[in-house]
Amino acid sequence: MRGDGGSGRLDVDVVVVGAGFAGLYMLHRLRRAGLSARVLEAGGGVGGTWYWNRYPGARCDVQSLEYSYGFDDDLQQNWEWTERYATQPEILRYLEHVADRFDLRRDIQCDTRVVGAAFDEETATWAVRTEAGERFTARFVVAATGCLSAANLPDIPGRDTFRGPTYHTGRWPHEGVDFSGRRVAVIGTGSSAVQSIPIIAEQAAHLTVFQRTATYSVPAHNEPLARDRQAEIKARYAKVRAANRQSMAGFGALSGLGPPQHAMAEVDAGDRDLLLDQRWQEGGLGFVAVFTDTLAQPDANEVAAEFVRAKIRGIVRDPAVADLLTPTQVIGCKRLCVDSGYYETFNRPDVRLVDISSSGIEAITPGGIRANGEDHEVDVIVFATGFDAMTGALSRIRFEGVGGRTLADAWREGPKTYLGVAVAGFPNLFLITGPGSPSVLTNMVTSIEHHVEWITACLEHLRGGGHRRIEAEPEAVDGWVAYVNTVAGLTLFPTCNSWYLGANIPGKPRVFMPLPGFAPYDAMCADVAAHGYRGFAIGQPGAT
Ligand code: NA7
Repeated sequence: MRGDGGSGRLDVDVVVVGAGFAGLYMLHRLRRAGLSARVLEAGGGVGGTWYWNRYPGARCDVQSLEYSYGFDDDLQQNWEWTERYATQPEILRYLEHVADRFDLRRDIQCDTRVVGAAFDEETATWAVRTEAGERFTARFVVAATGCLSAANLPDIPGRDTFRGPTYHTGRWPHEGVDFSGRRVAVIGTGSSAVQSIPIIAEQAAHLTVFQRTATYSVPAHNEPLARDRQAEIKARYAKVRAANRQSMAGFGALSGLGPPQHAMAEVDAGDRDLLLDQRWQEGGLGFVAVFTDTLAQPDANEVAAEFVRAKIRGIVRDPAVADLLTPTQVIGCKRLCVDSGYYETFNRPDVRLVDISSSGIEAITPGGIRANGEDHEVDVIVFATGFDAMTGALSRIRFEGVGGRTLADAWREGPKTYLGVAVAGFPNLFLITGPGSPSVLTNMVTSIEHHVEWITACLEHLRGGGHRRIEAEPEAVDGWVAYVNTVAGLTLFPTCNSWYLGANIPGKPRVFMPLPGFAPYDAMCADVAAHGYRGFAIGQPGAT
């Protein structure tokens, strides 16, 4: 495709934005398909999420042997994971190994932030601009920008007046932070806070946690990964990967308990606690798989939620603190957290929980944080305040599609995609794990591999037919958006203020962004491809 059609020479066939799990595998597949590609990465190295999120205790809460590429058997057999749940440094080492093993680095340009991309209709090409003013022309752009990469730093009054250092968990300094002897504030109680709080508490002189919404967390039961256990799983790795690809969440094949078997109402009241306790003992995100309808029926959800609430009351000694830590919303509605000693940390005399659910943080002052009329003196503030999820990284790039329309404008009422991979009016642009795809409700690596392979096959199809242009049809997008809404409406997900709904970002449209269910989504994508990429317009008059 390079330099074709008298359209002026292209720099590459494909510009890929981002060098995390998605961008690295995309590059590998493009090369194997004989396409040229340049990966532009804002960070100083590869790794994406695992390059940026270096806060203390950062680790994945999908098991290492599942949260890893399955596309190359030698890779998955050779790489040895050391823990059941890998730490950030170990996952970053893994991704660096992948970059070296497949000789990817020569096509990756780090420290390069993409700020804009404009589609030229006449030539059916994209012109991609970087912050430093570089320009790349390409037939296609693949946004491998990540679902949780645009940090959310809330605009709290006085934020810039604080005298001491401040950190966001998703932008952590590479040299680490020494909290010893310091009075530390952590704002937020999502996954990043739940992982970091126990470790910060151990180091700091005093820790104050500012909680807007209490969180459900299930123990990780992390442990070293025994060599024989790892070998046993690797011996049946193909089956494990295949089972995950047929599952709702893209992981779970390693669970000894398997997928849920019964709706809550089908289980005798006396047996429910037994099932819940088994899931609790196993630990991790699979907890909500205790009943088939945990995330669909309020009564079933309440049984699971009440079990966790009782655990919190059992762990936290001060009943008033336990009360504040006890969530009231639906369990799993906000992303479930997985912890190692989170609730226990609030039994420490040097840790204080401040409830800001009614009035938020009033102000950040030079000496600390004011909430509920009280000044909390601290030396360091950690913002564990999450991300502008799913659309944030895309909307920070000025994509200009057909007629110069920007993506921000096209998505003013919320993201609208076809299959979560394509947008009407933005030809030749592909999203990996975009809004409208299962993405964040799944093991991200399963979803990424699926999208990368689907996009590669699509590009090969276009090349085979001599086509230079592909675009999602507006009717297909409308149908897909309606479908995602219908599926989400069958669940309890829309019932709380989660980042899945954009509710954590002031002014963001309230739209449920991911599609629940990896299976049957993957089969639907395969069906679209099998029917000549139904719902896509391929080619155009005068420029196939
Ligand atoms: P999350 O899960 O979005 O958590 C952010 C936390 O910060 C959450 O407790 C928020 O409370 C809180 N928050 C956000 N804005 C504010 C303001 N303005 N004031 C006070 N508190 C605030 O982000 P994480 O980084 O922990 O995890 C992101 C994902 O990474 C996670 O879900 C996994 O998929 C991995 P809220 O609940 O909105 O009331």
